[in-house]
Amino acid sequence: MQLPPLQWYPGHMARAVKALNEHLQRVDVVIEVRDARIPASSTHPLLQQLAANGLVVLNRRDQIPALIGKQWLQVLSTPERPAILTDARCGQGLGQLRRALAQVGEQVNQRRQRRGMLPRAVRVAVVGCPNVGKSALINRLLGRRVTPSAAKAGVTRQCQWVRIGSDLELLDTPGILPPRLDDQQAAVHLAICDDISEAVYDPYLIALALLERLWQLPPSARTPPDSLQQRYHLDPQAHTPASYLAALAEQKCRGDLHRSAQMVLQDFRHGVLGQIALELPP
Ligand SMILES: Nc1nc2c(ncn2[C@@H]2O[C@H](COP(=O)(O)OP(=O)(O)OP(=O)(O)O)[C@@H](O)[C@H]2O)c(=O)[nH]1
Ligand SMILES: [Mg+2]
Repeated sequence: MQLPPLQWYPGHMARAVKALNEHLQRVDVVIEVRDARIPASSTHPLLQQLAANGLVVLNRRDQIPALIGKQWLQVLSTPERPAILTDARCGQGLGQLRRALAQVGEQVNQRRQRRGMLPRAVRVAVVGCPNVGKSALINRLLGRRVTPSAAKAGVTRQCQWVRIGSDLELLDTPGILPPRLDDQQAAVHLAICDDISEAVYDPYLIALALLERLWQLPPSARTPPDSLQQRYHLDPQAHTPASYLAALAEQKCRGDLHRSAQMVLQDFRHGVLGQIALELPP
């Protein structure tokens, strides 16, 4: 199916990239947060460049099957840039992240000590696409809500430093996308995961794209594999993605396709359809 091109580059994003470049001069390490449901699509060249010698955090590990998370870790980890799987909602994986940051802090302060300088807190920038859980991760690391975090793309609008004890300073940053989304397949995956503002797409087409993806995925990418049947009591095997949405509209939304599309998207995003890895490791 051919979708109209998806683009989203609001003013705050352009300003954020500029501000980020200024802040980066005083940063020791960059964490790039990605969405574990779509690790390939929730990144772009600028983010990869920023975190080349930093850390990759695959967040939302609770939303995909555990085995696929482990496989992604193997694919994404390099000696220069280790990867960690986290759930910023419940705090899983945060211990490992804290240890990795403490290690960076030690290295920074050893270097300072050799130059006769006093020790200081390690400075960490948390970057990534919109809505991947950057602010949630910072709140979790701190153990209280210091920066707004909500289920919507574009919540954080400005760079903001947050201090955690005497050892750690974190920079929360607005989610950024490239000025032009050349990879439209990636853009659709970002939209499915609510990582692009709803204002720029038709939810029906995006819900259809989600169902098309679910029809293609192997059972191992979904726990449980029959979550659609369980949730809607409609057998996917008897339908195409489009006829499934239409049947769902008839059954649950008085024929309103728009509402059935919204329902499927919300259910996917809230995890009601189980754990679904939309992108599999190569
Ligand atoms: N299930 C699940 N939800 C998460 C996780 N991390 C964050 N969330 C939720 O995802 C939503 C987005 O989180 P934010 O912290 O606002 O994301 P962000 O990357 O700061 O987003 P922007 O500021 O818009 O770029 C919130 O509703 C969080 O509660 C996670 O690991 N698992
Ligand atoms: Mg944020």
